[in-house]
Amino acid sequence: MSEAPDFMFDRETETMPRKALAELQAERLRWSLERAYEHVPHYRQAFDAAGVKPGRLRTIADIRHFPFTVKTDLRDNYPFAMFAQPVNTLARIHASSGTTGKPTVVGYTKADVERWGDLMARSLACIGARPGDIVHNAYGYGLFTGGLGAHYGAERLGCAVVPVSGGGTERQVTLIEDFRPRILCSTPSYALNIAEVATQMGVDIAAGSLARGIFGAEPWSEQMRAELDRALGLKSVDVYGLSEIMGPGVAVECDTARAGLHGWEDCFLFEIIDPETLEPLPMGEEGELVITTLTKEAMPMIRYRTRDITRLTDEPCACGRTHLRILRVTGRDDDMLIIRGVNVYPSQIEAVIIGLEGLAPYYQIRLFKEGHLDAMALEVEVQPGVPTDEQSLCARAAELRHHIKSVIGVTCEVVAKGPGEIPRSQGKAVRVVDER
Ligand code: DLL
Repeated sequence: MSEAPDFMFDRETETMPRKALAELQAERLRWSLERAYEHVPHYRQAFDAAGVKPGRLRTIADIRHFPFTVKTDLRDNYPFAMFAQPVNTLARIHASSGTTGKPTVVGYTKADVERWGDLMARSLACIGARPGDIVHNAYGYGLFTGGLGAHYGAERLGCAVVPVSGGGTERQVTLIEDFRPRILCSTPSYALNIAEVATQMGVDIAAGSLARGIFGAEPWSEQMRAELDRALGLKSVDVYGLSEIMGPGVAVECDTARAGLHGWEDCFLFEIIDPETLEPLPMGEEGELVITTLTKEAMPMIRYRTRDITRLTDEPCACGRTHLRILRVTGRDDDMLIIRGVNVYPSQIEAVIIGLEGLAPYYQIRLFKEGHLDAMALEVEVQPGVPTDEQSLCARAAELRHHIKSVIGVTCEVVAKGPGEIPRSQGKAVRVVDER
C-alpha cells in the first residue's frame, strides 16, 4: 500500500483521534438538536411526539431516541419551513429536480456555504488535488449541488476552476486537451461519455494531463472504476453527497487507499439502521445510511434517512485520516429491483457487463409486467469494431444473459445493440426505464 499523503487540507481535523472526534460530535450534536427544536416547528412537533428533548442527549448513542427525518418531511414543509432562520438571511438556495411533485428545497447561510467550500476543498485534497491545479468541472451548475459545490471547493483549495458544467462534450474534450487540467470533476457516466467522444475525435485523452477524477452523484462499480482509469488515464476516486445534507463532499475516498469514503465526522454523524426495524446496526453491518448534520445553520437535518444502502468501517486507513469510511454505495433502496424474488441493483448489472469482452459500458434496464410479476429487459451495446449482424448480436446477448443468471441469479431478457444506440449520460445516467 502506498505511503500516507504529504498534504491534507485540514490535517488537524482529518487526523483527530477518534475519542476527541466523538467529544466534538457530542458537543455539536447537542447544538444542532437544540437549534432544530428551537427554530423549526417540524422538529419541535416531531421531538414532542416522540417524547424527547435535546437536553436528554448525554452521549452520541442517545441519538437513537430522536425521530427520523424523511424526504416527504421536506416536501410537506415546502418551500422554506424546514429552515431554522428567515429566508432573507440566507446566502443560497438549491433544490432537487423533483421528478414527482414538488422539488425538495435546501438552504444555506453564508457560514454554511463557507463550511461546504472547506469540506469540498478537503475532499479534493483527499483525492489528490493540490493548490495550483487546474480543475475541469463538468458537474452540472444550477439548482443541482454538484457544479457549485465542486466549484467553491476547488477555489477554496487554491485551484483554477474551469466551470464548463455538463454537456457540449466535444468542446469539453477540446478544453481538456488545450487547458491541460489535472483534475476532472464529473459523474462517472458522463466521464465515460467524455472518454468516448475523445476517441471519436481522435484525441488520446488517456495520454493527456488528467491525473485524478472525482466521480460521484450516482452509483458505480469497481469495474467501472477500472474502465475509467484506463479510458481517461487517471485515478478515479469516489465522492458522495446529497443535497438534503449539503451536496458533494459529505464523504470521499482517499487516493491512498481508494477503499471506502471518509465521512467527515466533525460535521456529520453517520448511522446505519435496519430499514425494516429502524434499529441502529453495529459498525460493519449493511443497512440504510442515516445522517445528522452537526454544524449546518440554515437547515439542520436530524437523522435523515438517505435510502442509500451501505456499510461503515472505523478500521484505520493507510492515509492516516481517522474519520470512518462509508463503503461504496451500491444503490438506493428505491433503486433496488426485485426480479422474481431476487434483489438486484443496476450497479451489479454494470459490473457484469464491463467484465465481458466485446461489450461497451453502456446499458439501460427496462422494467415491465409479465402477468403479475415484474420482469426486466436489459439493453446493452457492443464495442465499436465488433460484428453487428443479427447472429453475432444474439450470441453476445445470450452470453450476457448467461453471466447475469450465474453471477446475480436473475433471468432477464437481453438485447445487444450496435455502438451508439444507448442514450449517453450528460449528468446522472438514467439506468432504469420503468414501463410497469
Ligand atoms: O448527487 C450530490 C453530489 C454531487 C454528490 C456531485 C457527488 C458529486 P443529490 O442530487 O441530492 O446530490 O443526490 C443524492 O445521489 O442519496 C445517492 O443516492 C446518490 N449518490 C451521490 N453520490 C453517490 C456515490 C448529489 N458516490 C443521491 N455513489 C444520494 C452512489 C451516490 N450514489
